[in-house]
Amino acid sequence: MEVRRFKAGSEELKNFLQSNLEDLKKYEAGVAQIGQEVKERGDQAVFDFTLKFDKAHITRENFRVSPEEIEEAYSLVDEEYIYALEAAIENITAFHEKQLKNSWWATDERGNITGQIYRPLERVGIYVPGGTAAYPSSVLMNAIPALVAGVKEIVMVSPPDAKGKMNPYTLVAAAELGLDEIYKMGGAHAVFALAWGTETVRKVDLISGPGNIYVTLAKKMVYGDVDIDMLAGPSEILIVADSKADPVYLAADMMSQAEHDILARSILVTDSSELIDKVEEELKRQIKLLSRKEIIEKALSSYGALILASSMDEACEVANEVAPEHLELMVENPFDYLSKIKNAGAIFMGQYTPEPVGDYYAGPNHILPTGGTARFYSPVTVDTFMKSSSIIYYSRAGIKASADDIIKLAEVEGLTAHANAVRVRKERLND
Ligand code: HSO
Ligand code: ZN
Repeated sequence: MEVRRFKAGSEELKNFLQSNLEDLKKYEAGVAQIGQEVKERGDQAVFDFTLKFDKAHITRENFRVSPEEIEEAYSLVDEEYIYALEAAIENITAFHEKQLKNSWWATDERGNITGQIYRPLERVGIYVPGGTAAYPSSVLMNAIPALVAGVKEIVMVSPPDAKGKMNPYTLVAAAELGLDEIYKMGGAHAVFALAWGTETVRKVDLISGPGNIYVTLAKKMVYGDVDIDMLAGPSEILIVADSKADPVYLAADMMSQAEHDILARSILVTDSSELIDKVEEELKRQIKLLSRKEIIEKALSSYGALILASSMDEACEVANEVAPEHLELMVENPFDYLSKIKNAGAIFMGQYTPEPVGDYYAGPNHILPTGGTARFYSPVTVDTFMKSSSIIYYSRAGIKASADDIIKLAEVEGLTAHANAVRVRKERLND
């Protein structure tokens, strides 16, 4: 396995970082067709696509997960899993509770009142991938912020296996959070069913959760009819390491991200060329020990990079340019670096904080902006599942004092009826 080497600031690196991962356009027509079918034929279209893509025979009778199936799922998972899950739920809940925004009011000397009322969305849909990407941790990362926000109705969807069963770990994670409206469907058709509704599935206000390219495209197509969390692409990690960093840890961390997807990006940036040599050796040694070596090998040889910077400041510049989903600061004093990092979804600080600490457990959300969008997007938060209404109350004294300003602003826009709505009030207030 060869991982490409680059020099920071080189033309080659620029081209490598700009390489377009996947041309979404070529899948668009197929996904739109799936949407059309779901719109026209509702449940039956969903069942047909489930048979086609998941090889599962689903009908109205077994579409929604039953209490017996939840019980069965509990019998299939071990106790240690439940304990670990409970600890993760506690940490993730505590972290997200800190994000809850309070409604607020402001008053002025004339008795005018303005404010914002925050409310949870009514009904949200959580998409959980199936197959080899069945991540119970994503159930927690989607549902916990929604629960903390106060969302009353959370519906979860995930594709069934060929026997018509959902992953038991996913089901138990949902049950631990009290979710009970769960449908066996995945793929683009599930997104359309959630967005537009079918005979069985009532439509939702927001769809969140990562998925493959078809799911992502479907989310893009329904955006506007419903809200979405974000458009997630393949996962990435960028590690900024100084010469003291342990190559064993660095190689392990690069591969932990690479195992997600053959399109995943794992990048190391350091000012030490000896470290790059050692990491390369470690990658070759450790990959033999890992079960997902084929995926890791493909990802690392196409999208992996070992980048030599002339200084640690330049290494931070590369990080900012890439704006990675995950950034590890594997340096002696990670807190000294924070002010230099402008763009990153989540920042993992120091040698004892490998990415899985955040993927599963510490509390912050693992649904993060990918593909350089950390330049302007943020992780999923409680806010994702809330909306606000602005409140405006003007008193008699308030409108009297400000009427002329408002009339002027309306007249400048040529909107005389706007001006008039204020003037008719002002005229009465003169006496
Ligand atoms: N690294 C993934 C999240 C995840 N990892 C789930 C393991 N399970 C994207 O942030
Ligand atoms: Zn991960």
